Amino acid sequence: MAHNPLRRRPTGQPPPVDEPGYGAGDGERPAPGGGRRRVSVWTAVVPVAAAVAGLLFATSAQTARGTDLRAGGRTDLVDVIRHQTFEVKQRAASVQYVRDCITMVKELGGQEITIVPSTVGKIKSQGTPDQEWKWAVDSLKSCYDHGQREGVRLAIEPLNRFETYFLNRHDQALALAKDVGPECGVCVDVFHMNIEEKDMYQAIRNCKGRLADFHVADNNRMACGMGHCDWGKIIGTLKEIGYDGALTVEFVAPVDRTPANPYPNAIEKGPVNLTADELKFIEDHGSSTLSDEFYTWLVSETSKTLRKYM
Ligand SMILES: [Mn+2]
Repeated sequence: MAHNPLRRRPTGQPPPVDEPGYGAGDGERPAPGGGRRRVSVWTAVVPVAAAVAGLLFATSAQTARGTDLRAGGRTDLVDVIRHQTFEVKQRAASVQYVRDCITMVKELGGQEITIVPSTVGKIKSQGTPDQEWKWAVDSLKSCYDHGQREGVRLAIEPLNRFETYFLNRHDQALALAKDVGPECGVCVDVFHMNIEEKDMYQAIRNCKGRLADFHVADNNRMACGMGHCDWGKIIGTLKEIGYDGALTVEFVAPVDRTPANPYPNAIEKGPVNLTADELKFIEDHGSSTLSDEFYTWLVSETSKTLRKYM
């Protein structure tokens, strides 16, 4: 690796909100009213990139509600049109959101933005395959054009099937990236690849030239080294293809509610500066607010594991 992909916030010292490449990931949010509290879980420690997950190109509304159309009738038709209008507006708002994030990345000195081009947690399709592909390509092209002007590279990330129905493997992300533009990149994530790929090392090799971000967590989504992933082989394969981008740390510690819980200090029990929406986002992703001690330990373990092979 050409640079140190791991940056750790000094203990007890919140970073400035505008520090480049820091805190752009989910769950690392500035606490309102000053002072930041470490709240997650969805750790993004990104030296040269900003990661934004969860782009809603497609929405929860349904476009072609076949049963309504077949039933006919004025009310149904109005209903369908209303939903279509809503969906078009929703998609336009999502595209604008990503374009604004791209501008933010540039202003922070970043060079890359990682995009999940569907609602995270949605595992049922919302249109025909052709329709959805076109929505994604058209929406991403608009973001891509803006990124090209601003000098920010896009990376499309597939997730496992339990988090999205849309893109689950690297070859699907590569196909989408190719349709979006020659400079559009992909991001692959060890946790997701371990579930979906036939051979994650070959998947990494296939991404050569398009790989713009790489997410790391172990197979159990704990810190690197706390599961059974072969980090020597993973880092070795990244070196083999000449990847010199970020290793974005993205452990998501599970919440153990049983007497078997090996980490009783994991959950933050004191007051946490989070809005209801922020807390809901974290809880909807199967985690909770983590204590400073536990979070720092996970970051430290990740760093220790990865540095051995760099
Ligand atoms: Mn990821």
